[in-house]
Amino acid sequence: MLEVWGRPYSSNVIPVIWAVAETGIDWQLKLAGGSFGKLDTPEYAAMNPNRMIPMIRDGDFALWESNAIIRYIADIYGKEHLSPTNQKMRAEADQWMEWCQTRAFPPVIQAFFATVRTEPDKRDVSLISKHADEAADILSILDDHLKERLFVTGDTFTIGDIPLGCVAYRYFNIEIERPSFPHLEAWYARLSERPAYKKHVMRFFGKTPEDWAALEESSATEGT
Ligand SMILES: N[C@@H](CCC(=O)N[C@@H](CS)C(=O)NCC(=O)O)C(=O)O
Repeated sequence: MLEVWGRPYSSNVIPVIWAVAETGIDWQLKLAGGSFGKLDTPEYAAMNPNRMIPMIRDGDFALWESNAIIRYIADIYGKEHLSPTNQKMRAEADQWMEWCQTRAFPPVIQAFFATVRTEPDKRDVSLISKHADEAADILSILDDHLKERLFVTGDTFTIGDIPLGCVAYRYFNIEIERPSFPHLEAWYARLSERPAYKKHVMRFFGKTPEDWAALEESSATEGT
């Protein structure tokens, strides 16, 4: 059975779990990273010398880097649309996945760390608003792109939606100022109708580091 190694609350693991869940295949979670440890063991390093999560194991094949994993899952197990067969559409999906890692993810995750992962009395309001402004600047590009499309690459859901859909959930659910993004919000609402997104991405992540730690701890029952 396909193994996903990581923590179910981890920002780079969630998109992999969502992609796997979209395919409907059987899979199991191998808890690793954070308080679950294992990354510094020789066994883990032999499978993943980068010693990070996520990683998958499919039989004796191990793969790491979330975007590479999502592409593999979609190519091997996804139905027609998840991994577009049209090469231009596939290239566009790739483009938005890379754009997510390099441009959209960083300011949103910084805003996330400055809020949810920082004690309320230690939060820096001006830093939070700097990250929120940066995130809004970048996401305005996606909002504009979605003006004439239902999903990132056109009228169907593809891997191009997956990393960005995870960033969108964080963005819309942290305590920051947000401008109105009608097209981004409509797309986020469309994603929210997908059972796999609801189950694996739209997880309450708490409002404080204590909430976060408690949720992480409780996720120990979700894997081995
Ligand atoms: N570019 C990598 C980033 C992986 C990454 O930063 N993973 C973090 C978790 S989100 C990690 O392994 N941190 C150590 C830990 O969780 O213990 C990917 O997309 O897979």
